[in-house]
Amino acid sequence: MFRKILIANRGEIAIRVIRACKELGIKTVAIYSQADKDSLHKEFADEAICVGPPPPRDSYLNIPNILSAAIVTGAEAIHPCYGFLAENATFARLCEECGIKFIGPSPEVIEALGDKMNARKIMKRAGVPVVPGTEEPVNEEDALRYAEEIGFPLMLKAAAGGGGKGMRMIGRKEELHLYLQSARAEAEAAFGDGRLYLEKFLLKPRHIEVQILADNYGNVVHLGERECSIQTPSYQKMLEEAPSPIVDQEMRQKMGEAAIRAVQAVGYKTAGTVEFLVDDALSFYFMEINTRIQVEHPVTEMITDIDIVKWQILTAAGEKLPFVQEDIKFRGHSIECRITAEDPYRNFAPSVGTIQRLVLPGGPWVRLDTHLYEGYTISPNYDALLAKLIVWAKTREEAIKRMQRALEEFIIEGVKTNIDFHKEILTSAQFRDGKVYVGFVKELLERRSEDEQRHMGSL
Ligand code: MV4
Repeated sequence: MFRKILIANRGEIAIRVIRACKELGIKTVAIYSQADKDSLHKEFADEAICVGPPPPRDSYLNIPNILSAAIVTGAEAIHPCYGFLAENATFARLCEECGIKFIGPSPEVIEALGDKMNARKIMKRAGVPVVPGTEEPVNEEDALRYAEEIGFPLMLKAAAGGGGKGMRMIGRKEELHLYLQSARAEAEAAFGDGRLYLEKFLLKPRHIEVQILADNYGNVVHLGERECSIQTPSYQKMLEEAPSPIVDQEMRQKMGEAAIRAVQAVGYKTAGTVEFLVDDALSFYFMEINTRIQVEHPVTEMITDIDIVKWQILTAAGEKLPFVQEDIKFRGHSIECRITAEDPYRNFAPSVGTIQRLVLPGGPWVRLDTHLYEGYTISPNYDALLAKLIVWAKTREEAIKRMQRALEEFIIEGVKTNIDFHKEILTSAQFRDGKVYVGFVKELLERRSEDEQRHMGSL
């Protein structure tokens, strides 16, 4: 077992991992930037080392400084959490070369899955359903030929992409030329890799993902799905729930088996997430594998009673998973709201400032993962996540009610937040009926601004 782990991250997730380490009896080393000298994750850890100035590239992405911090403190492993270096194959390789365990997949697996076109190819061969599309990178000629074959609309995606960068919906033939050029330029600038591929465009899909746990000995279990369709127009998840309101036991088993096949195809040995798009016929298609612990992992923990971060650490240390698929039981319903310092009504503009007043929600079956405290100043250098509010209840209806009352209790003064917008989502008839898709938030905002305009016109 590890005696000491360095947590190469900040905010709520660094705290989440430190908590798991403490319960496992593992010593912790925090790293922090000059902007985070008053941050809670630094205080919660046994030791803390400053790794550089506020900009991420100088601190939380500064590989030499982070490795040096691990070496001087005698940390045997590094937990990267999510974001920053979590899916950086070079970092994972350098950890290995320094004799430090990177808590995540091998650099080879990170690389193989980071190339989305390559991942598609592997999954198709392994019998995992993928969106119909091209197997090789396309130029304009190939793209036209393919379009003739399967018709419009099509989705153009970057091989090195993910997260929507270099992605274009192509509605008709005339758009192909220009969109190919602009998508290629965007992908080239963002990833230094302009390769593009085509997929059939799925109309109003859902984003549903399956949590996986694997060990070094070929044991793999799935922990069920998370419904993640409530996303901002720039593909940031806002609200997640488990189980998905549209997945029944039979579909769960099918998706779970596909997810297990997907990770087995690459020899995956740790915690991971297999993302699917689901169409209105409830067919599911592989999208990508995330090789990290995810922001929304708590909803799965709440319905399975399994501490995913602990098992991620334990399997990295060479422990065997003590449970098999039949041991995994799903109980009740969990919802997570991501509370961010953003203004949903102003294009999700980030808000910075000092927390003047903070009242935290609580009570039965309410979990709050946060690094906030009164007097804390939010830095413009990092993402806008302030807190994850998670509830559990026996049924979805009760979970919605519980989340509504917890949101009512939550008071954050000093920065703008999306708390009121979460309340709007939870009261919308469409959400309550579980009839959501990836464009839900955009639609809700558009409906709202139409209502506003109608109201103004009638004055
Ligand atoms: C799609 C799609 C429809 N058809 N692919 C957006 C980000 C990237 N991860 C994949 N995305 C999509 N790919 C095909 N063939 C619709 C989306 C999409 C989306 C996916 C997941 C979550 C939110 C989304 C919002 C808009 C579009």
